[in-house]
Amino acid sequence: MSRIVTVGAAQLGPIARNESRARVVERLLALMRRARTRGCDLVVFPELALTTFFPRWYMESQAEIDAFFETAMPGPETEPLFAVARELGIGFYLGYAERVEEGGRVRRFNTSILVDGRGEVVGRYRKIHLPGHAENEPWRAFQHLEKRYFEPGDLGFGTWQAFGGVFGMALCNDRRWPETYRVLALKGMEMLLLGYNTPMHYPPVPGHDHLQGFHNHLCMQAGAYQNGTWVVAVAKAGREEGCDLLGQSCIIAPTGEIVAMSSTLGDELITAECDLDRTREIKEHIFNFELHRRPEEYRLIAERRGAVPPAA
Ligand code: CDV
Repeated sequence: MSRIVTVGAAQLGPIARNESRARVVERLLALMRRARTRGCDLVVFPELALTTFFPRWYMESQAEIDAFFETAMPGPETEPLFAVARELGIGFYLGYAERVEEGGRVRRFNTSILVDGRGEVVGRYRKIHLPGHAENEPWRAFQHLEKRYFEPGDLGFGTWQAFGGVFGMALCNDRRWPETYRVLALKGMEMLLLGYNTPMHYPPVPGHDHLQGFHNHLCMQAGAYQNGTWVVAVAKAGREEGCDLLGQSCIIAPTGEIVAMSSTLGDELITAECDLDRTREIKEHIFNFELHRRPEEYRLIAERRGAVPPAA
């Protein structure tokens, strides 16, 4: 059985605040159909792919906030994605804002799902590393209120058997944290799927604005190599409601090499034939975990959150 998965990274250009779900879903369906003509088994969409990146605004009305959330997946507007997955036999990863009632209370997560070529949800991930802040900070050019609008994910970092391999999911800021890749790699991950919305301007440290593209690839190429995994990372890009979002969606091999990268800030599909057996070049040699890891020396990583320097 072939271990080659042909994957499409379906970058989206900006989504306007008043753009309807139906219109966005049409854009996603066009990318899915294009991906199928290029032989893709799986297509990866960005984080919060159904709406504009709403955490950039401080909103007090819960009804206004909830308008950006999905209460069912599939719901009436997203069902065509599942129908076309079944029709074409193509899977997809989709990021969206999830509103659920669990344990007698309403909960809201920044979520992604993995859907197989039969239109079945095979995996669900709720974003663990929520960046930004919880209160209105008017000094910023725009807000980043993920800590206000979402709870930290409660499902852990999961991996799933799908498409003939082992797949992991993460969302945006997770890609900057080495712990994300390592926990998933310890669960056998061979390909990480990740969507992102990354503003080009970082208000707390604007001196790093010119490094957004560099940092994006730096952390993901390192994560791929150090864990012997493919990484498929997909942006929502371009000028969205006056906020410039990074593009440079990419597919990274387990060697850390970028094998495909987008070249626009709009809706764009890039593809690669990814041989999952290439993960063995790393997993069985330089980063052979079983042979070389020393978990007894890493306990602090799980036990301590912030750094504690030695006493002076
Ligand atoms: N959506 C994100 O998680 N964005 C963050 C920004 C705020 C730094 C990111 O890590 O790209």
